Amino acid sequence: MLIYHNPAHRMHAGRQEMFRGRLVPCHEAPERLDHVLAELRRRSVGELCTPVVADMDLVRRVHTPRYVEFLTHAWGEWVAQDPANAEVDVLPSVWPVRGFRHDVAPTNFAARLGLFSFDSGTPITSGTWEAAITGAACAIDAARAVSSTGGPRAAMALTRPPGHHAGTDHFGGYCFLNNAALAAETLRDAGAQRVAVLDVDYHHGNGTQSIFYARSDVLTVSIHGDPTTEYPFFLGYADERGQDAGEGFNVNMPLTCGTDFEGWSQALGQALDTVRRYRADALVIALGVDTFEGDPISRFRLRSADYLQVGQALALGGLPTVFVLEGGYAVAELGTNVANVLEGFCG
Ligand code: SP5
Ligand code: ZN
Repeated sequence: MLIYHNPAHRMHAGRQEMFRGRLVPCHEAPERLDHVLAELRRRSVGELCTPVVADMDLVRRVHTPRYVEFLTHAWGEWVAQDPANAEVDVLPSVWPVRGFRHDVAPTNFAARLGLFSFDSGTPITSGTWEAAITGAACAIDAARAVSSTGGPRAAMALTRPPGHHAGTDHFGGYCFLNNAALAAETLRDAGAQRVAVLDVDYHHGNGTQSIFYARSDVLTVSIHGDPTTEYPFFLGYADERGQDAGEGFNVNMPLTCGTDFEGWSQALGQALDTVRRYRADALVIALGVDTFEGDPISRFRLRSADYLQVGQALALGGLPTVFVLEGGYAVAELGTNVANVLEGFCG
């Protein structure tokens, strides 16, 4: 397994996220990736490498050009408003909900910040763009690697910030660029007729779902905490099945809080059946390990040893596979849990 890790990830280091009226320390922190890298090195799981620069045409196909333009310059605009802003993270506080216009991008920075986001838990910092775009390069390169003749069967984009909550033109849920979607699009470009994205993060992959919602060439399947109680709340219900040409090509499997490995792995079996029936040529796994029993912001009950079995199950279909790291906030166990999935997969 070839593992593209993001050498720029540390440049995205949010100080605070808004939670219940207070600014609290960010859960999505640089040390997350340090733990995973250390564990992969310690156990010699996979071969580590770094990406080349991201294909910006591809990034502007998955995301809108005006969103990419905004993200590229957001920090610069923020600091240009007032040099003292350099000491503060950027967080949105006003959003255009139902009935407001989305076609007009106001010149006001705070207004555009709201136009291109959906929560106040996802700070933009000085190095956010550099970290996100280098992570996108990891995802694209990992997908190209498994697509190349004589390439490995599996590769991973080991990156942060994560991506599955980011839609065509919005950030949120700690995510800015949708790495899993970029991997899927790359696999399609490289000749896969049908690509399946299986999202096993605790949270619904709303960004990935929305990007491919009207398409039949990319199947999106997500197993996640029931959005009636769990973030992102406003998407991820079982009746969301895709639209137009994409009708029937989105599958949501919400599970109740407290679900343990027995219940969760049953859902995984069904999800993999769905992928098999679709006759996918390639698979993208949006790998969040915030399904872990010790995760501070999630409520499933998987144990560390269970992730070996998760990896084994994901390998059974024999498909070319791209793993993309998403969530997982029990920092001390993060390395073990991710390495267990990859070790289980590699057998
Ligand atoms: C990629 C991913 O896993 N994103 C998850 C985003 C969840 N954001 C909202 C979580 C709010 C929980 N804050 C709890 C603070 C208590 N100390
Ligand atoms: Zn998550």
